[in-house]
Amino acid sequence: MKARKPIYVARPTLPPLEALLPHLETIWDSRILTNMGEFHQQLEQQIEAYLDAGPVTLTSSGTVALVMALKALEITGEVITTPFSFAATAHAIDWVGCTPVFVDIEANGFNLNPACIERAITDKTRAILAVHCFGVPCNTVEIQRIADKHGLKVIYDAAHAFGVRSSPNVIRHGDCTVFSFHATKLFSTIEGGAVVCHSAATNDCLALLRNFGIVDESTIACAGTNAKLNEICAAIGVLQLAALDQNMARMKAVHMAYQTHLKGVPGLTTLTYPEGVEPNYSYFPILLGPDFRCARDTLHHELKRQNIHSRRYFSPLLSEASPYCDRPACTPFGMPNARRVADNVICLPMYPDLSMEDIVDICSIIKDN
Ligand code: T4K
Repeated sequence: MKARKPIYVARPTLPPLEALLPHLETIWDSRILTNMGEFHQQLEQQIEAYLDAGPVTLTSSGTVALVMALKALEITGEVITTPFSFAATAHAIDWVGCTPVFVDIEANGFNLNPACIERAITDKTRAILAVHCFGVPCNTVEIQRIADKHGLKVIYDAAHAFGVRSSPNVIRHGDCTVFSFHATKLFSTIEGGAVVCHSAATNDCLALLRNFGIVDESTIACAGTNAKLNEICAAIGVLQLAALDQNMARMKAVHMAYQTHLKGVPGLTTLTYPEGVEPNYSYFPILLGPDFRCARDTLHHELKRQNIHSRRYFSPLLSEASPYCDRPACTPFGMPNARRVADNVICLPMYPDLSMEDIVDICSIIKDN
């Protein structure tokens, strides 16, 4: 077996260093390093124009953006959410003193099952925090119908969904939509995030929460935090945004190559997108059924032995993680679909400059050629 350089599940894209240098010179000259400077303002406006979904509040991470959205909407009590997500989704609920109530996902997908949401509503429920998992939009129409019927707020964790286009625009749904711009994301500011929200009052609150609740030199309006994106990260974001469509086209090519090389593999299901969605192709999860040639973990370890570091996103389920598994209020229901998916999923390496040769190799290992 030839020695192979490690292939990770994600690999950050970066702007050319020579494109960043003039921006760094501007920052060095001005010595404005943070606190909503020139690049921060520029990026916020550009993202607003790009998303066409309402005002944007940039933040220092997706996690803090989730916490701020929950705070700004004054959510207390129980929040219904998915067990099939990254830890940040549930932790944000816990950090604002609410109880995450996990319910099952759809039988044929990765997103919350609206019927399970409705069944879990109690007199303590105040919000639904749904994830557009792997960039596939949730059933936003049905979730909104349930929320309206029961007087609940809706927050979408769109950490995987920046650049996803749909008609109507999925980012316009819910009370707040939250993005992550972490290094592993297709659009990245190294660390960073954002909240998109349509209510002027909530946006004012988000702006305050981001900066310690400070209004001016003599007024502190609320107990805010420090969630400001610094100028270097914002300048990188400006360059990354300009390259996003090109990077997304490369991701599409990687996605299509996987689809071609994995077509017809017994017991293996790949991700497909619903009609009317223009994906960002950020993740390539495969699901292994009983007809696949080996168990999920066997394949995961075989790939790793060959220096290919796929990930079992998202296993363990959040409902089984230490902060939540012993809290009956968090797990009142069985979650058979989430359980099956968490036991059988592998996310394959996915980044714009993943070579076709590497894709063929990865698929050969999966097929055991
Ligand atoms: N909601 C959802 C649904 C999310 O998926 C996430 C984050 C959030 C909220 C929270 O957003 P942030 O607060 O992070 O903005 C990674 C990312 O760190 C995390 O942002 C992401 N979701 C999650 C799905 O994936 P890990 O623990 O798997 O990361 P890590 O460090 O193992 O990175 C994966 C691979 O990427 C590494 O094996 C190597 C490569 N890598 C990573 C970094 C950080 C690089 O090549 N360079 C790098 O700088 O969570």
